[in-house]
Amino acid sequence: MTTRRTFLKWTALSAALLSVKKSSARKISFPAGETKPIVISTWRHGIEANADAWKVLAEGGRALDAVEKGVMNTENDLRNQSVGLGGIPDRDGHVTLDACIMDEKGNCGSVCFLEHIKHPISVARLIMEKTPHVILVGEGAQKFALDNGFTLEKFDRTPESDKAWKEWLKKSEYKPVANFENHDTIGMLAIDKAGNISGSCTTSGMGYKMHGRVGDSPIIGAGLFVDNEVGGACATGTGEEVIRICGSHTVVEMMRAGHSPEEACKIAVERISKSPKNIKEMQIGFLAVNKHGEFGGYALQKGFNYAVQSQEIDNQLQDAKYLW
Ligand code: SD4
Repeated sequence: MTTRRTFLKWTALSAALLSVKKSSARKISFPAGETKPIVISTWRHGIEANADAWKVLAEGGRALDAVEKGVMNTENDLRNQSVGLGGIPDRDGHVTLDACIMDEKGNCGSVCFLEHIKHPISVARLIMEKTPHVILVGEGAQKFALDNGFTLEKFDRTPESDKAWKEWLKKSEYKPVANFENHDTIGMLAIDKAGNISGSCTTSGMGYKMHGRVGDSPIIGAGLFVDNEVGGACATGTGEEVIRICGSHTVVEMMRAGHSPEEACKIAVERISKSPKNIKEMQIGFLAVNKHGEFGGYALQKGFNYAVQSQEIDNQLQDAKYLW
């Protein structure tokens, strides 16, 4: 027979067990002390971007400034057909840009479907810092940029993107291609000397998308997510699949639960692999860094790489592991 005393004993015991379980699942503690700065970013173009970001970090600057400066390098390069105004247009011939940025305090800004402005990442930062909003899109975003000193770039497409588009028009077949020219959206994550984490992401989106389409890259939690207590993550590849699982947020939550950055990225990729869509020919990759400065990436298929610059690693490209 259960006496009142044994009942109380068991209740107290199970409550204690429950609280142990709860706290061990939630707890993530990182040692205090001097942090070593690091910057990581997606694809081959990450090398040049990291170099610019590192100038900021090496001088003791903020991770937020580093991730903005870094990806501006990629946006500046008109030969790049997946980031900035040199990007492949949508099916109607418009180059529309998406970007977002997030700092160590959880501030974030995003711009979607922006045309004729060279640095969407800086527009995203300005939205974060100067408006009560997180996201501005299209005409409104462009007006905001122009009102704040950005200039209108008058050309519609670079000669290379124009040529590619006209070639595409012959068949007009939309098909997201894995590892498009082996360079793609740039996502960047950095930790500064103070141990603060920030991230940025900027893209011209999937080539030949429908006019008006927005992918994962400017969506906080999908293309990018930062939690200063845990780490940061960013994504590249077919955005629809990343949005479906709130990709970068998922990666950060997996790190919070105790997984390494690579394991966390792998878990997100495995979830995507169960997509209801036909994703056999698509590429999706995640990149992550935790509060310790440990980093890792994982992709659906072969070909995803990322650039790493820290005090120990001299800006080199690393191949991500992959599922298929
Ligand atoms: C998008 N994620 O617009 C971006 C494009 C990209 O590899 O990263 N492609 O869906």
